[in-house]
Amino acid sequence: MRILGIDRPGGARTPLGRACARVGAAAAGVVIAAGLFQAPAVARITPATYTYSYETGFQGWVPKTDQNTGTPECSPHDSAVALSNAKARDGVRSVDLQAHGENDCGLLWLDRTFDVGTTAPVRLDLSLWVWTRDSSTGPGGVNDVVARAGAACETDPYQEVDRDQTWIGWPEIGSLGHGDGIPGWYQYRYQATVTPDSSGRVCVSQGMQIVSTYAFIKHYYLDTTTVTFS
Ligand SMILES: [Ca+2]
Repeated sequence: MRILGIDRPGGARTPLGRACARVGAAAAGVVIAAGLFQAPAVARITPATYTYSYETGFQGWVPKTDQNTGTPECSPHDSAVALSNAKARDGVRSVDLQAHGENDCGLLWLDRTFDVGTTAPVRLDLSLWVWTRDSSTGPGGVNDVVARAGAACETDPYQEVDRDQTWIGWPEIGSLGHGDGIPGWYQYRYQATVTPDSSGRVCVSQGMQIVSTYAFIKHYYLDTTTVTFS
């Protein structure tokens, strides 16, 4: 069974926001050039799609956890991100997200930097597949897939503990628990408009957050990542 994750069409908000701004200006009787209310123009670049199956390694993605990136927010846990040949959606290998839920806390992810050839905002469409056996109510069933995109990679993820363990700047793009726990590969997607750094680079991140308690390691397998810039 395949279920599409939650889309986050960040670009879709732009036309609505612009329309509201124009209505607001008209209602106030203020004459302002419409261009002042327009969102930053999205760069016109040739669409580029990159796919990753992790058959020969991480392919430029850098595995990280909250434990080895910046100041640890969680109590120590031995979660890890590794290559594996235990499961695969494409080929014979994938990335094993080894999530130890002993502290009900943790962030595991992969970063990769892309040269998008412009410093103007671009549209990102990220798709990834994760194998999970979690039910929506069992241990681990409330762990989430997360994603992120920005001019730079995260150097010290910050968790605001009073907001349901949410990591700041890391949108949840879907739950790892599905129904009664039907093992299989599930697709997750993240869409956003991203402003590159001054050299035209964007950092994309994909991973998961632990928001469930269980005193053992749960294995989630990540494969078939597709990154499109347009
Ligand atoms: Ca693979």
